Amino acid sequence: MKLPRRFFQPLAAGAPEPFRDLPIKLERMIHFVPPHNEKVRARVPELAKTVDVVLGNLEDAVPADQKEAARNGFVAMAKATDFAASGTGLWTRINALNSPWILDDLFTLVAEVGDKLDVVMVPKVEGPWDIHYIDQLLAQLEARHGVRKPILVHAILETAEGVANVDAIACASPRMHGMSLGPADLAASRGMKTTRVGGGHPDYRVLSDPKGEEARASAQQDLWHYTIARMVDACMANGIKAFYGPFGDFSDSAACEVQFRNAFLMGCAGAWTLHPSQVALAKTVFAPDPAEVNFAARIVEAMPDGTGAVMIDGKMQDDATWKQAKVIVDLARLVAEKDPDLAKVYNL
Ligand code: 1VU
Ligand code: MG
Repeated sequence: MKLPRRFFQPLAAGAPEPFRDLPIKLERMIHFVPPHNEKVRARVPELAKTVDVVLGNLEDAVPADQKEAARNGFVAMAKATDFAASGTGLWTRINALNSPWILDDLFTLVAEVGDKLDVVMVPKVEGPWDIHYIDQLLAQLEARHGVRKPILVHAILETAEGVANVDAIACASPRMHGMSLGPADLAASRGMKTTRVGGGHPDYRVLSDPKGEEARASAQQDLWHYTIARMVDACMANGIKAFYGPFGDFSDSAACEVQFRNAFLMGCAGAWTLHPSQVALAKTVFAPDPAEVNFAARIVEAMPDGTGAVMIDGKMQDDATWKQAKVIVDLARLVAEKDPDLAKVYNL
């Protein structure tokens, strides 16, 4: 472990100082774009105005013979659009550390568009050593190319070893932005018996006790609850953000919405969107419910300094519920800055 005093020092002479705190940004969805697909890429300038984050994906889902096209497509896409103008984040997902593509991914992207790149998503992170490697390499590349703003790192939690090391990953570097659940690779890594990308499974259920001749009630359970809970605790304990990852069944928006909402209620900030149809869903889910915002605003108003005990609508409020209310009101304010319709409804 590095000495606390050295934690925030740049890892290369000339690299920018790491952020002390994460920039506060609304990141309801991380929208995945296949940069080797010219037709989809052409939609990016318009798409960028409608999503919080555009991510150019270089890893899984890009065929091996198109890795270079994806990398070059990302550079073209980053240069062609002013993402910052619409407050949209520009992220990439690089190839895995043990792949033949990662060095060229990072060398090319930082050289060409390092100043525009907000976050690098790193797949299949197994432990803090993976983050340390990326951290050092990014610092060297930032210094070489005169990048002025530190590029953040987002880890995908998608191996059994990664889950075992989740706390150490979350605090491995001041570059850590957050983490996403990667349910497909994680299922394979754990030997889970599912071919789905996220979501439940019809056979993962509990059955009520037998009671005479009565039919026994049975309900599907959430395969991801444990992992999301561990990820949220690791992230929030370290001041970084947790995200649900992909939901692969584009035809089942109801199931997608429920998975996203459970993640939101448990503390996640957003989720991945892989298809345009999932964007509106993420916008709805990852913004607080107006009635909840209204109630939370009343709590904050009733306890201006956040201390004491008051009754609102028959419910006791104190310092702890004030903090809960603050989480909701702060998020609602962030959403309201971007969404004039919700701003009116929230009435903050
Ligand atoms: O109406 P048009 O023909 O002009 O456009 C199509 C399509 O091009 C477009 N579209 C997208 N636009 C922006 N971003 C996207 N991600 C995106 N996906 C599609 O929307 C219009 C309708 O599309 P469609 O329903 O006909 O769908 P397609 O067959 O064209 O595309 C489906 C795939 C899955 C290929 C496409 O959505 C895609 O590439 N999505 C991203 C996949 C990805 O990044 N996967 C990796 C992350 S998940 C993981 O790693 C774990 C499993
Ligand atoms: Mg994966």
